[in-house]
Parts: sequence; structure tokens; C-alpha cells
Amino acid sequence: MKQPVKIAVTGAAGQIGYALLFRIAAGDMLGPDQPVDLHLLEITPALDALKGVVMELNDCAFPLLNNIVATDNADEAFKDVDFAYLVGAMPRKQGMERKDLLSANGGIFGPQGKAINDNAKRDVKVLVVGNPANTNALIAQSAAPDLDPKCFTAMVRLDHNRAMSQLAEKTGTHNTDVKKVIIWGNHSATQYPDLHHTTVAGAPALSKVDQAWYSDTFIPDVQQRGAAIIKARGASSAASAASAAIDHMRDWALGTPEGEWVSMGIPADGSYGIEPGVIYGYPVTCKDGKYEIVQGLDINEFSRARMDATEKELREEREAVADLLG
Ligand code: NAX
Repeated sequence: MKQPVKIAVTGAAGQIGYALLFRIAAGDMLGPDQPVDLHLLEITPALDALKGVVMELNDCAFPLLNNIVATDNADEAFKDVDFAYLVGAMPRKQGMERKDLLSANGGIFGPQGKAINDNAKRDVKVLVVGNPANTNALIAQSAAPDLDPKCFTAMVRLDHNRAMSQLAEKTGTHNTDVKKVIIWGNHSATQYPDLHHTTVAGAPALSKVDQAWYSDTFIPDVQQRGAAIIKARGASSAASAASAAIDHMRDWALGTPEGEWVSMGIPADGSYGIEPGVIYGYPVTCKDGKYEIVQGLDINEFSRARMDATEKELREEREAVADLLG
């Protein structure tokens, strides 16, 4: 049997945590031969609820679950971890301005970034799920000067998976027939779901749907899917968010299939004209535990305008938390 890997999950007593932990412990993330240690971080008032989650994890008698640490101490939670899911975040309260939300979350993700810097493995893979995910990831990354900035990523995979599923439904195919979707930019309503390079059963996606459906139905539906789930369910996406988080980490760790790509929010490096300083959704391939941006894609005017709009929003978010960035 392999040595256990250590996986931190923050906000572990929340609804995404409840959907995520059991799947990680069941082997959905790293496979059926990889034991895991779970390091669960919560705020002090949620420790009792977390205790209940730990009891349930134990009651599953998962063969792969080696050890559980449950704590409200970030240094302890991130000690020697190989992976960190940063899920816990400050929810938007009524009357809260976006700027207040951003700085409230800065107060969480700055210290957590520092604790990761001081305690985690040097090649730790960090995925920020808690919203506003891209800018929270930027704050955490800037608080971790000793780590490679590429260790810090934000989740746009749920948007990616939603786009695949909606395109499959429209074209009467299965989501496994859909390849090379891209989510550019921010995990927000400005994200740009790009189908210009997408194929459906080997044929260009945009030859299978009309332009009006793409621009007036598909793009807004993917952008607004989170709100539609809240309306229908009375609560925000949880199981699908957890599933996307597992997809993100699994592909990063184990690699993407030959000839395919996934979307990840990663530090911009100037590719496609997006200058460094923001965490931006890009198409990437993963191999040997590292990701690389897919280069050389043609970007037409339609795409350029939308890629720039979502970049603009990220620069504004960055501006709003400038005093928190190292
Ligand atoms: P919940 O409110 O159910 O759970 C959040 C948990 O985080 C709570 O148990 C809370 O006690 C804990 N927490 C708060 N501050 C913490 C801190 N400083 N350290 C550790 N734990 C802390 O929210 P849930 O539905 O699980 O959603 C979690 C986050 O994911 C939210 O910010 C949400 O907006 C975001 N989402 C992001 C998505 C994405 O695609 N990137 C999609 C789903 C989801 O909306």
C-alpha cells in the first residue's frame, strides 16, 4: 500500500465539505490504492458540528481513510499537507458591498495563505473554492512568498462541467462526447464560456448549434447557473461543487487525457494578453503533477471582448484588496 497523502479541507463542516469529504475518503480523488489523511479546519463555533462529521467519516469504515485531524488551528490543519481545498469563506450578508465581502475574505485567506506557506509541503496543490474564489486565491498566494505561485489555483471547473453538460443536452449527445470547453477568467457572472475550440463527437461545437443560442442562451445560462440552483434548491450548489473540486485536484495530480484539456483558475502569465497579477481561468493540460496553459488558440473579436471584460472585473477586485496583497 502507498504512503497516505495529507489533504486539508477548510470549511469542513459546511455543505460543500459534507459532500466532499466522503468522496475523497472513498478514493474518488486519487484512486482506490491511495490512502488519505484528512486535515479538517473550521472556525471555533463550528467545531461541534465538525465533530459530528468526523463521527460519520469514522462510521463509514473507509478502507482508504488513515487518519483525521479536526481543528480550528490553521498551522495544525496545513501541517505537511500535499493538497489543500480552501472551501470555508465569509458568505455575503444582506446589504454587504462587494468590496466589504472581498476584504472580509481577505481576513481569512491572507492568514490561511501564510499558514500554508509556513507548514505545507513545498509542492502543495491549493484549490480555492470559497468565493470570490479567484481573488481569494490571489490573496492566499500573495501571503505565501516561499511557495511557487503556481501552487495556488481557483475553481472554475464547476462552470466547465456545467458548460459540457448544457452543450451535451442541447446537441442530444453525452457529456463524454464534449471536449475542449474553456472557461476564461473569473468564477462570476463575467466568466466567458468559450465554445470556439470545442468539439462534440469530433465535430466543431459551433457547427452543431446556432450563434444566437450560443451567445444569448448558453453563455448567460452557464454564467447564471449558480443562481438557478439557489432558486430551485433553496441552497447553493454543494454536491456538484464538491464533484468539480475533486475533478480539478484529480486531473492536476494525475494528469489530463491525451488531446484533452480542462479549465483552471491559475496565476496569469501574459498568455492570451492577460498580464500577471490576477488568477484567471485558462485551458490547461496537466502532467506529472504540473499544469500548463494550452497555447496557440485563435481568439476572435467575440472572444477577445469577453475575455477582456472578465479580466477587467478581476483587476477591479484586485484593486479593492490592494492593501492585503504583499
Ligand atoms: P457553508 O456556509 O455551508 O460552509 C462554509 C463553512 O466554512 C462553514 O462551516 C463555516 O463555519 C466555515 N468557515 C468560515 N470561515 C472559515 C475559516 N476562516 N476557516 C475555516 N472554516 C471557515 O458554505 P458552502 O455551501 O459549503 O460554500 C462554501 C464556499 O464555496 C462559499 O464561499 C461559496 O460561495 C463557494 N462556492 C464556490 C463555487 C465555485 O465554483 N468556486 C461553487 C459553489 C459555492 O457557491
